[in-house]
Amino acid sequence: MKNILVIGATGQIGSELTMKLRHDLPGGVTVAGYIPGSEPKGKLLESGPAEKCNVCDAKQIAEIVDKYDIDTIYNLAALLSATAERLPLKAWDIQMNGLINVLEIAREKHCAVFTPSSIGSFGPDTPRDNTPQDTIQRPTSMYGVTKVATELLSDYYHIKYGVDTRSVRFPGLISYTTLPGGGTTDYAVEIYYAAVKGEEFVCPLAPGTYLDMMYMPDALKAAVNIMQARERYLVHRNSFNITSMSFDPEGIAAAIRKEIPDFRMRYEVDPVRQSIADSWPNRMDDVCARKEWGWTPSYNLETMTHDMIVNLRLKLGIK
Ligand code: AKB
Repeated sequence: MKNILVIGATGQIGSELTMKLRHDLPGGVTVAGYIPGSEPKGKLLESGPAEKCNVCDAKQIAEIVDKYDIDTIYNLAALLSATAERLPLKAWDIQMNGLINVLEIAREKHCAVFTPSSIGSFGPDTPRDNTPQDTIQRPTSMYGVTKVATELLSDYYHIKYGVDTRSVRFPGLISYTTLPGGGTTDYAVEIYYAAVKGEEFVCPLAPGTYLDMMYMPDALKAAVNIMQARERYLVHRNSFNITSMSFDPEGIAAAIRKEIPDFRMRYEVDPVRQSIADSWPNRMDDVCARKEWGWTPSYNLETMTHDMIVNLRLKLGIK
């Protein structure tokens, strides 16, 4: 990995991954690819090149790859699960037609490609606890359908054309930097904002809804490490289960109350998000990622909660 293009560089993962790649891998360039209306700002804009890059515009991507001699593409453009249920055709267009553009360019120009998958690639027939690496994947959401197809298509380009495609199945990602939008797991970010502001949190998922979750520094570490892993140790490619914690709304609320004892939460279940969450695993087994490329998370619910609260107080100017 020397010259890298991040497509979707101003999104929840992209805004932090672009900065990490620039910091951790000096000597090359990391280009922040964005769509008009979500231009990079501040440090993201000042610390390296930025280019308009719509994943659905193959010519635009190819020009950036040529201009910067790109060897690795992080393809992060996607609509998250709840939004994809509202806009299924748009989700298909971005996730599938966008992916084909990226894979074709990678094939022609010899780039490695990372396109994230998700816990959303599983469905109601998948074993819920200790969900194995290789198991039934029959998702019932459009987001899940595109994620399974992403995994299959990425493997296909590797098998058929030798494109170096790799991926992880991200859990719900929690960060204080850039808000997610339109996901089923967004509540686990929004709850911290409410807690720090002293507001009651209205939870859209029911008690007992366990989901895999991860703090953003661990997710970034995974995205970088998998692309640097020695190829000969990889039995799997698209895509690896990774997790670092699993909790339900009561569990995260209890962790917050250890730091903010008067935190209040009530439930107003959103049927769309609840039915998506009910079709996802409680907790994945990530033994293959641990064995094949040394995956280990650094944060658990307690350490993440402390870090989130400290950093959100700073960000929001709350004592
Ligand atoms: C979502 O909730 O849609 C995403 C995901 C788990 O992939 N955060």
